[in-house]
Amino acid sequence: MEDRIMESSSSAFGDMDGDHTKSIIHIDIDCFYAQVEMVRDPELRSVPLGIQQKNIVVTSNYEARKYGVQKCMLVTEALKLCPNLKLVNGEDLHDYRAASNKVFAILQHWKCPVEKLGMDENYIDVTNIVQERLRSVNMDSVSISGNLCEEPSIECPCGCHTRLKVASQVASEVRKKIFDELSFTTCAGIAHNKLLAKLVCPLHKPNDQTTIFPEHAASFMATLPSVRSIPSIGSKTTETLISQKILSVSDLQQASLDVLKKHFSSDMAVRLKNLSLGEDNTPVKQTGKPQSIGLEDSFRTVSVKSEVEEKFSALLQRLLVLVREDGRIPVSLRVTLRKKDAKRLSSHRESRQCQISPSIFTITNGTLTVTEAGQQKLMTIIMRLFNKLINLSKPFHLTLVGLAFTKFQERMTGRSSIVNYLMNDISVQSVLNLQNDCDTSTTSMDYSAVSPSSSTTTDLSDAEVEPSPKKPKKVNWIAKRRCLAKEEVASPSKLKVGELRLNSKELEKVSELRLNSRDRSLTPRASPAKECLSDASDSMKDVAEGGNCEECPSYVDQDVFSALPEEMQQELKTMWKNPSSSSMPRSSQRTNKPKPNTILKYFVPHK
Ligand code: DCP
Ligand code: MG
Ligand code: MG
Repeated sequence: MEDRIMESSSSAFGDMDGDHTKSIIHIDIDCFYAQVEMVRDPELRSVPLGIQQKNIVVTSNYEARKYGVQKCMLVTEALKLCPNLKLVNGEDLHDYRAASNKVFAILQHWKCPVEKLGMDENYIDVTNIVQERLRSVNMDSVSISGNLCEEPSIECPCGCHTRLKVASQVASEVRKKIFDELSFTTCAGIAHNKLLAKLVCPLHKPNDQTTIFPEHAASFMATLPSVRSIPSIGSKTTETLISQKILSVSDLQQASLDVLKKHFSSDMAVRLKNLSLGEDNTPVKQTGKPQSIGLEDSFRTVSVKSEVEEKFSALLQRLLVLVREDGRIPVSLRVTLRKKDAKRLSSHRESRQCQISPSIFTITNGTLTVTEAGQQKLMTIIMRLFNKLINLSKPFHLTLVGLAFTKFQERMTGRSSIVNYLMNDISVQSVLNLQNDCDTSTTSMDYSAVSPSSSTTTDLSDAEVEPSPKKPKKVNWIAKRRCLAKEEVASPSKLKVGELRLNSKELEKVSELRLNSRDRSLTPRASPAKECLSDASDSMKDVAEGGNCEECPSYVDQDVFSALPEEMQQELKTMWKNPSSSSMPRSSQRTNKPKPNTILKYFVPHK
C-alpha cells in the first residue's frame, strides 16, 4: 500500500493519499436521443420508442426497455421483442447536439468547472459550492438526497460524508433545473472523484441519483463485473490484463505492482492499481470548444476510388455546415479509413492528417464560407491523404470513411487579433471521436478541456492507434501523456511579432511554421512511437528530422528554428555570428530605409 502511495505521489498523476476534499457530480441524461424525440413529440412518451440509425436501434425509451429493447440492438431483433416498437430515425444529430449544448449551458449556472464527457454526460466539480453552503448550514441537519451506495459504519473524520450529502442536494437541484427548463430526466452520481461519480451514476436508473462515500470505494469497485467496466480501461489494456489472469476488478486490486510494471509503464501500473481501488485524482476541467469536428460514415464495403470520393464529398459538405456553425477557421484536416482485413477477418482504422491553409476559408458578412474552388482544394487534399493510406495498385475494401477538422485558428478580426493568433497556443488535437458503438454515420466533437497542456480524463484506453468504437471517448490519456507531455505543449513559441506588418503570404508562412513547430512537439519519442505514428500527421513526419541549433541565442525556440528551411537556418546562423551584417530589427540598427520583411525579424528576444 505504502509502495503504491509513494509511487503515486511521485508520478505524473499527483498524489493519491486518500484526499476526500472534492465533491464531484456526474450527470447522464436518460435515454438521451429518445428523450429529445419525446420532448419534440410528447405522444411518443407513452409508446415504446426506438431511435434508429441504419439497421440499429441506438437507444430506446424506458417503455421499450421493458420489452428488452437495448441500446445498439439490431432493428430486426428489437422488433421481435417488441412488435409495437415505434421507430424514429436518429441519423441527423443536429437536434441531439443542440440539446446537449443546452444542458451544458444550464450546468454553467452553478459557476463550477463543467467537463463534457459525451453528448449526454458531464462532470461538475461542486467542491466550492459545498464549502460555501457548509458555512451557512447546520451540519447535523444535512441529509442525503437520493440513494446512498452503502450506509457508513463510522463518520469519516475529514467530514467528507457531510460534504457529499450537500453535494447530493446540489445534484438534485441541478437535475431539477434541467428538468424544469428542458424536460429531460437525468441520473447523477456523486462522489469525491470522477471515477466513482461516473460509476455509481447508473445504479438507479432512470431519473434518480446515487452517492458513494470514499470508504466504500474499493468494495464497490470489486462488485464490477470485469476490469473492462472501469471507464478508463480499454480493450488492449484489458487484453494485457487478461493475459496475466487479471480478469475482475478484485484481481486487479490484488495484483502485485511489480507484475503490472512488467506489462505497463510504471505510471500506468500505479494508475491501474489505483483505479481498481476507486482512486482517481484527475480534475474536472472546464470544457472549451470541441478540439476537433468530424463526421464519419460507415457502410458494408466500398472498393472503388470514385465511390470513396463521393463519400468524402458528401461528408465534406456536411462537415462544412458544422464548421460554419462553430465559426473557427480550420487549419488541419484528418482523413480516417477503416479497412477490412480479409485475412484477419477484422477491421482497423487508420488516419492521416495534414495542415490546410486558412486561406481556403473566407469570412463573408461574418460567416465562414468556402468557395467552390476552396472545396475543390479540400477534396484534392482529402484524396491525397486517401492515396497515402491506400495502395491503389492493390484491391481495397473500406467499411468507413471519416473526415475531421482537427485544429483551428480563432477568427482574426482586426490587427490585434493577428498578434493573438500568432502568440496563442493552438491546441493540438488527439484523435478521438465521440462515436457510436454501432456502425452508423456519426459526428465527432472531440471536446477539449480549456487548457491543452494537461490531461484531464481518466481515459487509459489503448493508446488510440485506433480509437475504440466501444463507447464515447474523449481525450485519450495515453496518447496525451505520450505525445503531449505538459512541457512539450505548454511553452508558447518564442516567435514575437509585436511590431510586424505582415502580408497574408507571410502570415501564412509564419502560421505554417508555427504549426510545424507545434506538430513537431508531438513527434513520438522512443518506444511509444508506434502508437503515435500510426496516426501521425504528415507534418509530424516531415519535420521529425530537424536538428539542434548550437549557435542559436537562448531566446530562440529550437523547435521553430529546426523547422525552418536549411537556407534560412544558415542565414540566421550567419547573422547571429555577425550581428552587424544582419537585418535584425534592433532599434539601434533601424534606419529610415525600408528593409525587406524577412523571417529574421520574427526572432526578437522575449522581454
Ligand atoms: N449512443 C449512440 N451509440 C451508442 C451509445 C449511445 O449513438 N453506442 C447515443 C444514443 C444515446 C446517447 O448516445 O441516446 C447517450 O448514450 P447513453 O449511453 O447515455 O445512453 P442513453 O442516454 O440513451 O440511455 P441511458 O438512459 O442508459 O443513459
Ligand atoms: Mg444517457
Ligand atoms: Mg451517456
